[in-house]
Amino acid sequence: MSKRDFKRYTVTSALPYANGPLHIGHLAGCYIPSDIYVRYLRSLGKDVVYIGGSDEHGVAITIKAKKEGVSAQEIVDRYHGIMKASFEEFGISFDHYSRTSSPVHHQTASEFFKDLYDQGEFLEQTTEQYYDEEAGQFLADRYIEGTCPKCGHEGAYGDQCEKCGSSLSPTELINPKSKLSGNSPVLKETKHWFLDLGKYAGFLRKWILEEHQQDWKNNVLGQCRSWLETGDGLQARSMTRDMDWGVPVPVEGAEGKVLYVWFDAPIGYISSTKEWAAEKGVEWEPYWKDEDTKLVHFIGKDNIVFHCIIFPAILKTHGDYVLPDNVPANEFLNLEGEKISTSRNWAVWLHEYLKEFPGKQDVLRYVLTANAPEAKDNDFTWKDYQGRNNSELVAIYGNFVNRAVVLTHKYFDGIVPERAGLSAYDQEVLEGLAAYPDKIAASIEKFRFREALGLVMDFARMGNKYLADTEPWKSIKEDKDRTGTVLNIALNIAANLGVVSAPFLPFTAQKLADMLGTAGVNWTEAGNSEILKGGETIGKATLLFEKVEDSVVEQQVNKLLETKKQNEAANTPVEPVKDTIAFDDFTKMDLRVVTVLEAEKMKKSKKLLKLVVDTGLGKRTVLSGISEYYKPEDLIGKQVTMLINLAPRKMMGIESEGMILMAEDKDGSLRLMMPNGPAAPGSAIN
Ligand code: B3M
Ligand code: ZN
Repeated sequence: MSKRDFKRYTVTSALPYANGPLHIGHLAGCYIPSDIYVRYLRSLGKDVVYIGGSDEHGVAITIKAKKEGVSAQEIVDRYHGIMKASFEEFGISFDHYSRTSSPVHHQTASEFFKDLYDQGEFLEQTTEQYYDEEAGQFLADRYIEGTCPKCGHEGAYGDQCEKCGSSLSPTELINPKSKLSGNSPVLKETKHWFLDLGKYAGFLRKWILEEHQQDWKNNVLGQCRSWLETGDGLQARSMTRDMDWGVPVPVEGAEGKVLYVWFDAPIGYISSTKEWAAEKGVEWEPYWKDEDTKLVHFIGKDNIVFHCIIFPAILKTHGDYVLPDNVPANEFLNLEGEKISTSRNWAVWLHEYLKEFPGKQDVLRYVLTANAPEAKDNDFTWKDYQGRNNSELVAIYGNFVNRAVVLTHKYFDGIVPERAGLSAYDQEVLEGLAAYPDKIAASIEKFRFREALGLVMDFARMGNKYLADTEPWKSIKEDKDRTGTVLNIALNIAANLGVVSAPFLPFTAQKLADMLGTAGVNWTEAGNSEILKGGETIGKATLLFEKVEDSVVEQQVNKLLETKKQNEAANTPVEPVKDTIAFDDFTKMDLRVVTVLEAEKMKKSKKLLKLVVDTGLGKRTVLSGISEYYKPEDLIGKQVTMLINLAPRKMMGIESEGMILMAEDKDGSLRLMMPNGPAAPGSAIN
């Protein structure tokens, strides 16, 4: 199937839920791979539309809204904007980025449902579903959590286990709990419309396991096989939900019900294409209905069942539509050895990265591709980020380009020298130049982007080695023609490197093309060793990559350690209450409001401040361990609270005459206890 020549390409990447900002897991999962693929296709001059958008329905959104006490609309408006901006800044080059709350989408999804309904495809069933009595609400999908019956994962959702990818129904969960109240839910009757997936089993088996067993990725086929061969995941599944956020179910007797988010979301690809086509003044239909269209869905592994089983079943039943030719799904990316988690703030957030590493989008694109979780889960570490930047991008790609350009300016005033006679080594390198682009293309077409990027770097390595071996800085002394030949070849390697690296490193490739004057040269010319001809002028060398220093890595690692500390603190229970004391014991403590008169840091101590306070009964000197939280100058004149009849204690050679009171947080951080308004020094605290 994949070997066919297609007239056009419709490429989609999963529509992220608009319930939080994007992180590196999103980029690595499907946005960078899809972007590489479409940039490559466009560079070949193919007719391609690249579709994206925000998934604005479903429980992921309403749970977030409830948590923040705002409307679902407010949540999706906020995150749609943030996500769209992050995509743009990372060069994810959607032709159209829509949202499922758009009127075109509501209409398209509604029509799809109606069409299937009219064909009699749905089983209308009244079943018992989980209901939270305290919240007065049915518990769809993510409103319910429990233990996965397949793998034992404890945080499985009502519709899916993210750990093993199984698609579930809420009643399969072991020990289900409502996310709304934490209670065990009760079963209550409600009517819904089910798609009988078993009906499509024959078609799905043939289409996936026979027709695509050669060209789909193993991880995708593996999941499909387990559903299709065991019949698991092919039970009838409800395509509607008891909720008030989403696309209303367009049939009678369905008041208060909306389409299941996984029914409407993939249709979002079609709606988004319609919007794009209308804006562009072209027909949308060929991109979805013409046999010669190659439809490719880029997704993460938790989305496989929806894109390989449910959506194709819907498309097939509706009729007229092409089915995906491929569904390249990636596995998950972890961060420093742990699962990325929005709720635990364990992520590298794109909007933060953009602020902290301005202009370094390509470095992250590079690292996430070089280390992409294509076949198995993988780990992002800052050490690896630094290593790949410094010893690959800077030392190989950047160094090679820089030497070629700088030497051309130094010896030939920035004019591409002519080639004289070619050595055997030159010939060999030129053969490499001619061969690399096709090898890289072959890997891209197989969705092996890691491998493709590895070849891009091998190509740069070849250029770098060529200069190191031929030493044009030496030959210039006795043989300027030889130097000219070498630089001509090196510059043409650089020009080709720009072309083949552009899908991966679009910002860098643009800079490189501007430097060489090769902007507009695309993949159809890749492998040509005369993109730059003798006599043409090139621009000055600009910096493509910079070293990442140890301190930068340390900072990022510390940021994560801080997050870990906060998470641990949040999970540490508050100290249990101490033994009861008699009233007399309490009255033994002489607690007073005091005013700080002087404050200074204790030499040789990280923690201690030396304070002189007015107790109303005279001045006292007291040492307090708050130096990490307060600056001495900020404390002067402030009122704090103090135990003034504590036996004096000598610390670091100074007698401390009492104890300043503080609140200690679970993470050990300290806050002074200050009266809520002025009080005379010496006021008693009772
Ligand atoms: N919103 C699920 C996810 O972010 C999802 C994908 C929809 S693709 C049509 O995992
Ligand atoms: Zn599971």
